[in-house]
Amino acid sequence: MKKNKLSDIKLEQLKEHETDNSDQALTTNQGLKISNNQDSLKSGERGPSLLEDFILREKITHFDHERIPERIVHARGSGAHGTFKINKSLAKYTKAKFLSEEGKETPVFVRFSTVAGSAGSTDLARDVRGFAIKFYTEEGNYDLVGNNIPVFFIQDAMKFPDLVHAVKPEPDNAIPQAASAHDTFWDFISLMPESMHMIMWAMSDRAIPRSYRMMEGFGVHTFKFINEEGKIHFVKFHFKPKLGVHSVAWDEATKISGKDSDFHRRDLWEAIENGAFPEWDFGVQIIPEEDEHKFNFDLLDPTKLIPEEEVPVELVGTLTLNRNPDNFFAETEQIAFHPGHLVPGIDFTNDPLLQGRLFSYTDTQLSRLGSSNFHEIPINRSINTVHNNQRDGHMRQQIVKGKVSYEPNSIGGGCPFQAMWKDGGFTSQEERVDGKKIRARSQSFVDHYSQAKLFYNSQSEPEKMHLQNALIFELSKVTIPAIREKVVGQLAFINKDLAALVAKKVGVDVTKLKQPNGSIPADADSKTLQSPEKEPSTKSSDALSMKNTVKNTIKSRVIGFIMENGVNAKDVNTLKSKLEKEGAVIQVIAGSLAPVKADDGTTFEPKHSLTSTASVCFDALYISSGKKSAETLLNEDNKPGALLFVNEAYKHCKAIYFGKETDEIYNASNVKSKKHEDPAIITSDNNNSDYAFIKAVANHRVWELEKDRNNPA
Ligand code: HDE
Repeated sequence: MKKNKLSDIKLEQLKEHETDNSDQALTTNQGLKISNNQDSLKSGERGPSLLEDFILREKITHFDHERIPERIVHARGSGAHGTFKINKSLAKYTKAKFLSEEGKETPVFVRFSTVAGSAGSTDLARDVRGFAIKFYTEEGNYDLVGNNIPVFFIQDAMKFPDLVHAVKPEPDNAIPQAASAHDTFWDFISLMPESMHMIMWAMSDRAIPRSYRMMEGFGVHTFKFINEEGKIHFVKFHFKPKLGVHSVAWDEATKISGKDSDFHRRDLWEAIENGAFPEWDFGVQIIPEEDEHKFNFDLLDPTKLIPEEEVPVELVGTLTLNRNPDNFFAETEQIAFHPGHLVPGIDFTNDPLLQGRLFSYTDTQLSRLGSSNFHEIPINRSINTVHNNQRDGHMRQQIVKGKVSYEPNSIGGGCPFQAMWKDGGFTSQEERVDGKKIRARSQSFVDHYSQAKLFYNSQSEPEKMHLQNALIFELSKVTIPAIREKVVGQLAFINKDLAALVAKKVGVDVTKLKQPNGSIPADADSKTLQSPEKEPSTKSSDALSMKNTVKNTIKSRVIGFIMENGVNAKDVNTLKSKLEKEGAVIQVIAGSLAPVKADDGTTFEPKHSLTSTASVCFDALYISSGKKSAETLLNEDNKPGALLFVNEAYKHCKAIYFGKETDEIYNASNVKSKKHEDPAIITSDNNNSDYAFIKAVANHRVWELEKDRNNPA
């Protein structure tokens, strides 16, 4: 791949700090070669260690200080390098060079994360995912610190510490880790009607993605674009994954957490190592300044999205991740994002959540990275050189020459000098701010349920079922009945059937339900719980349902080939090459890790045994052709593992392909679908069965058949 100039600059900048230990002797931090790294210096062979052992002291001291504080939120994450390319100039709206020069490529580093868990927690927690991008533009770093969900729980930064305290492990016993299913979270939520829209998203399948590569990214807040003439447009940022938006089932998520808690981290790493570079279309929703008040919600309210039916998303760029970091700590851990890292042509709005973020991010880096010089860490450095009069501080790297560290000055010839707007100098957008000092919420923010309804109404039936089950799971972990009641009361404002269904499962008597305003409905059957709140302007939006996502590719899907000795080599190789041609990853699973002997004398190397992995780690299964192989898979040793594989994949609605002469496995399994009637169950007598399998894998899952398959695995 041809590298563009800006990427080269960032790469070279990072390279300056790279160290290659090959063929090098071990040294101390002072560069002294070490001759013995096994023993400390002692007074006699069995005597005490000597304080003068500066080599031991240095090694242990450094080790003692290896850990830095993890991020207060978004502690668990994974990142990668890549490029952002603008395919259609946005010069009409913004003067930001990286968005206005068609074809321009800008180096980026992206970090994905969960929010609530610690750095070592499972990737598959039910949670929002962070989607933070640092663009190393020639005009300085621009950070878009977004999420995979387009709205947020709260409307004002004042509530953020409360929200985070409520969701984090409870302070007395530090339980539970990386989970919102507990009393304090739902207590807070039950008292915060503004969180209801986000709760719908957080309880939906979006919160258990199949992969970081299969999630959308959103800037969440409304931002401002400013063009060369100073004209303003409001903008919402979108990233749409080329692989589509896909999720796993909750049952899978809990099992993956046990089998491979690094599932998303591994998936991102391996895809990039295999050259299956994750890609997103970058899109914008543009609103002229004069249309600010045209919507039936406030553009400054971060609990609202702009339905794509009202303002379409214009796709104008591509984000590609193409290089794994060399060192997790140096890059992924030390990267420091900040929504206030802006370039000319982009500005923030008065969204009160965003305004609070503008303070928080630098502040947190000071304690997390330990110095106001965190911008000098290689991953955080802008590709243009920093020139200013700031000086000193812990771990200062830059060696600024001369006597001057103030402005104005004559000794330094007035340098570094202020840049004019026309020369790329950043100027805050002029805006008339004329009001009473007031600590209150705008009336325009008082609409808490209309978009929650929009989201729920837009879900397909299986998605609705997952959302209901998520709420039931979470609320069942709430030990205080009054909290469960209050949450059900909130749900009733969104959809009475949803509320009634959840109420039944979590032991809430809807006839005694307290309304959020404290009143108890006189004749309280579920009908009277209907909300008097405003209805959404758009009733249902296709873009909000994952049912309508991209389903035309099997690129980078992991397909397990289950086989044993005697497997039909010809069938396996033919299917393997067809799937690989489409970009899928094939992994052989056998009874043990011993090479599998095929019918033609060749062998296949298993990557896993039936006991070292589980079907939840695969997108689809092929039960490889061959009578002897099928029989061996059903022998006493292998049968439980092999059937568990098939049954779980079936339960999770995955594509399963039964190769030739594997009827015995089909019959012994829980697969109830009649042959040829289920698009996810392919048998060798299907018409064009290899193609049918590819299509089924691309469809991801047959969620619509899930209800019929909840048989025990
Ligand atoms: Fe953050 N958030 N946040 N946040 N946030 C942090 O910054 C904060 C919010 C988001 O991969 C922290 O460097 C406040 C919304 C991401 O390094 C911290 C408020 C959105 C990441 C912080 C919010 C986000 C963070 C913790 C409400 C989506 C991970 C460590 C006023 C648009 C970035 C750090 C990474 C991280 C504060 C709300 C996204 C403490 C005060 C809304 C993706 O500064």
